[in-house]
Amino acid sequence: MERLQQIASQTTASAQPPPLANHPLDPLSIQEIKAVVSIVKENYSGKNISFNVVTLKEPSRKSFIEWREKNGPRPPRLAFFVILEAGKAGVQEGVVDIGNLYLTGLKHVQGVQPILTVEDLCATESIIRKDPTVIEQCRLSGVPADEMHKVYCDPWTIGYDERWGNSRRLQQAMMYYRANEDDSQYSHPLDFVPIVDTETHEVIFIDIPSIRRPLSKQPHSNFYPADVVNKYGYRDHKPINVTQPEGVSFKMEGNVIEWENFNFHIGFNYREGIVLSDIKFNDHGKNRPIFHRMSLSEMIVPYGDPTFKHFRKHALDIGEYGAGYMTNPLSLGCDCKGVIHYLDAHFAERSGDPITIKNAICIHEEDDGILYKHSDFRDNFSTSIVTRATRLVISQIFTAANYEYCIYWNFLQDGSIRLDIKLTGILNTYVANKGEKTGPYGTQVYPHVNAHNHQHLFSLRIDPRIDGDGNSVASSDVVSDPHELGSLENPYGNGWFGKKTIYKTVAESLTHANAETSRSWDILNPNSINPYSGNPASYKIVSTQTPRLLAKENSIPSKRAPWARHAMNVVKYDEDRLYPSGVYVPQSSGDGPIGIRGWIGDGTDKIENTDVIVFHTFGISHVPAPEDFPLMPAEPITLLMRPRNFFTQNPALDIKPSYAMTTSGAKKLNGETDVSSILDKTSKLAFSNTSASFEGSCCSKK
Ligand code: ABN
Ligand code: CU
Repeated sequence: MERLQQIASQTTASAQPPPLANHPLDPLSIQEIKAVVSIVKENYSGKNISFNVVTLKEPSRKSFIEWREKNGPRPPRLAFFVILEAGKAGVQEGVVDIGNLYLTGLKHVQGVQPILTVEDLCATESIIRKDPTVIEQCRLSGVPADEMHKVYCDPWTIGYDERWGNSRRLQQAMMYYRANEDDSQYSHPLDFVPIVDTETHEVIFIDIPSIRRPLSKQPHSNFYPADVVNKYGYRDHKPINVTQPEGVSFKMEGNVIEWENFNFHIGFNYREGIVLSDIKFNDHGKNRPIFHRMSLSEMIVPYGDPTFKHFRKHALDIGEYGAGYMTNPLSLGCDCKGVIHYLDAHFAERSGDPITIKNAICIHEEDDGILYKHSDFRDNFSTSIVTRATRLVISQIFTAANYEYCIYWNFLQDGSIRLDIKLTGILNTYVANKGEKTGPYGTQVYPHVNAHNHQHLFSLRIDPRIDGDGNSVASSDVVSDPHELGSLENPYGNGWFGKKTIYKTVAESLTHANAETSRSWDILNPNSINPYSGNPASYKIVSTQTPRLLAKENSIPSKRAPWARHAMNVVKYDEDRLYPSGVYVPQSSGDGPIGIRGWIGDGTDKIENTDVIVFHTFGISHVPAPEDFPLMPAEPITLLMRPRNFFTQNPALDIKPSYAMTTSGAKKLNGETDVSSILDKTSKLAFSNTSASFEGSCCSKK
């Protein structure tokens, strides 16, 4: 349990406040981070502190909307910080009012451990390499003491281990060997797990399995060019380049973007990474709200091997390491192609110095195939309209030690928002003995390499504002008409319909996916009724990759990620309800009313026609296979938020078609086509000698 001790300490600093940010939701600038750090340092002068988090404390929904829409005052610019004080258990957190250079709300939170930063992770490898007990275990595994520089580790949080609870700040070191520094370590795991104290920099214990598995003598399984070229050479592959001769169709003012009819704010923090806020759609002059805020608020990757200490592998990567802290600097022409706009991310290091991740967020457009098309069969398809789609993509990629998570927030011209996540990188691996049976909990993906079954489950947090305030959430199932075949109501037995079940209470909202009823979920505004359909304006969550958490109820992963037990969890809005596994996730036991378990409570909160927060769980269950190794081809996960009864017709009819020919036009032109002004003139036939037999109506000029 978090124990809070309020410290009555307020401070002012003498320096000038940094320049005011463009927008209340902008991430902290370098100057703002410096100002916050100097105020905190001044408050703790003479004490040995290290910085863990310095981030924007966002204004509440109400104060933001009052400023944005009702001429209210601009919300104060606040920063939230977390620091560690040497020799003191727990963390100290507080808030700095940046405009007034004023520190307030200082708390000493005990019985918790803070997020692991990249600096914390990096320190662990040099600690284990020097430790005599680790050196001895390496020797027993087949790595001589003079090869300790070839020993690597992926430092994971310890999950939760009853032996230490959260009394010390711990990491478990997943051990590997690289014969050469350019080799992939994941084909050469070691079988023991040192436990390292992040603060004292010592190895406090080594978990050693009862069955020993020596280091593999196989060659490394590598994927960098020198090895691949040696083995196979590269395929013949012609480049595909993207040209946007007239530039982009989006405009940016600081972090506010306007694209097609969408407008919204792009934020970023150490934890959730990309945060999209104030998302609106300009419906022919009426700027209609859709979502107040949207982010990936948590994830869990629970592994399924019940032996040894593998149960501890259930990374809550967002709360334990931070999708922001682990984000990659992106590179032009590789991570994103075309005409790109990047935003940088700024954090504070342990010392408090600001650090910048260049090109952390990529903003660009991509061709998205066909948006809509229709041709008339009566005149041999001469009457035809085809409109190509473009999508706007806001993306980031973060590395969670072995895995990469590529996050794409796609905005579509029909008002939909599609979240795509591509999973790539490298499987977490464990060593297998010769002839060892790795099933049913794992797969041998390379000789002596056991890749354990695991799930990747994400919690999408949506703070909805569908056509304004006062929203409800419903399950939407398609069901067969209950009336019997031959009955008066359903004489031919073909009847079926969509059934909505609006959640009145939190308990009712805790629902699973149901493929049999094509279940989706509607977020709707009962106060905004579509004049044609008579149905409330809504956005439908269409999400079909929705496995259940496979760890048993009351298991440690299940207790630490209570949100993962259901595909849908809806709670009442409160500005502090951000992180469903709690604020301080590392080494949390999952006991008590932490995070969403506390917000759900006894489930009786009323959630109809009010401000709600939706936590949607989605992801995949991953049974590894050799094709996933040594580097996994990206596996896609996708979900769609679609307007339903929100507009009075296809909202994308105002996109210029690539080709349009009416019936009368086709007659007049006597077969001549009318190529519209935005036809892509760089498209051409692949094999010109076969072109005659391959003429389509759009591009062929006879
Ligand atoms: N996948 C667990 C993890 C994430 C980040 C850093 C280390 C380990
Ligand atoms: Cu996986």
